[in-house]
Amino acid sequence: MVGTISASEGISTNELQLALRNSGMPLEALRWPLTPPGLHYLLCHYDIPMVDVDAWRLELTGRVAQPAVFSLGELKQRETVTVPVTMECAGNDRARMTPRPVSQPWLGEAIGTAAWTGTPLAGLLREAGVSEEGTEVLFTALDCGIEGGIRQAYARSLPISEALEADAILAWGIGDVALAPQHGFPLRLVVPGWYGMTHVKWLRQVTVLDAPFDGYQQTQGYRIRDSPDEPGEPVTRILPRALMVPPGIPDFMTRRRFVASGTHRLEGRAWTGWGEVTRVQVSVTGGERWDDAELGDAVGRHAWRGWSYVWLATEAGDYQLACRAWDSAGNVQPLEPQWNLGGYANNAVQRMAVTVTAG
Ligand SMILES: Nc1nc2c(c(=O)[nH]1)N[C@H]1C(S)=C(S)[C@@H](COP(=O)(O)O)O[C@H]1N2
Ligand SMILES: [Mo]
Repeated sequence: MVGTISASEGISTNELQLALRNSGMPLEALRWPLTPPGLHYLLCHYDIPMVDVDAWRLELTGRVAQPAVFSLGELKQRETVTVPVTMECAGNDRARMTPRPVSQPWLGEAIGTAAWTGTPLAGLLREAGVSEEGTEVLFTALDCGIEGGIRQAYARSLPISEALEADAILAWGIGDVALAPQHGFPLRLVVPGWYGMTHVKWLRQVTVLDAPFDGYQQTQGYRIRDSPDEPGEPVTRILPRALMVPPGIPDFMTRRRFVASGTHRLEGRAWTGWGEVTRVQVSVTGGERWDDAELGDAVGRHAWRGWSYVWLATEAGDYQLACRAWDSAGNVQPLEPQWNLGGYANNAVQRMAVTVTAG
């Protein structure tokens, strides 16, 4: 979803159309360790395919000693794991960039955590015997569309090392419930720690390649670059982010928050695809002064962890709250967005306008 840039116009009808198809997670749902069904964010480039599961097969092919074809029933006979994974769209918070990259206009809500159930990808690949020449694994989906003028089936590749070592899952469910059509029924890829575009839904083929995949979603989409003439850098793992549950109650239109003066326990969650979250800070002065928040346990090795902070909101008035996370790789959230053409990987700190009312 590489688009044009809009310097000043409001959201167009085209963007609104995308925004209505692709829902975000309302931030109050940060309260749940596992995002309740239907509240996980959603992003589909094209149409949601309707799949006849009896006819459906997964093909494993390319540079492997033993190509294979699996029915869903056959995959379910294999080793089965359920792993909580926090997923975030690479375009999350894109609409806060200036000039605004025109695409799905996310604010900060393109997130969710689900306990994905499926079989480890690594086991399947090892069993098939990846040949020496294998360098990447390509995941091809059933959904098709036209993007950047190119007709395509949605497809993305992963380096072979990540395909074998990132704890990737071929998932057919969330918990013990089958995938919903919009989340990839009957089978999707889940790659913990990687931005959403990697988690290919509606899988039909897994192909071990001996050369870099040059498809649109690899070489045109999901590149960090300032102009379409540059090749840019690929979008890979999720940068750290902390988000807070909006405190108090909202104004209907503006979503500005209202809380009564007194002591408030702010809470939220933080995650990263680069190791683990090591620190979260909160500011009630719009980023002037920061205090450490208290960290809770992670929901899983590949999922967000809770944080909380006690705010003594004794004085009535207008405040700007903010929070930011650090990770074990030394990344910290920037105070301002770092612009790029596609509006990817914007992990600038969240800011929230809150009015404290007397009594
Ligand atoms: N086949 C296919 N897989 C896909 C997509 C898609 O459009 N088609 N969208 C990707 C993107 S950009 C994201 S952010 C995630 C979203 O997964 P979700 O809708 O289950 O939250 O799916 C990824 N997998
Ligand atoms: Mo995405």
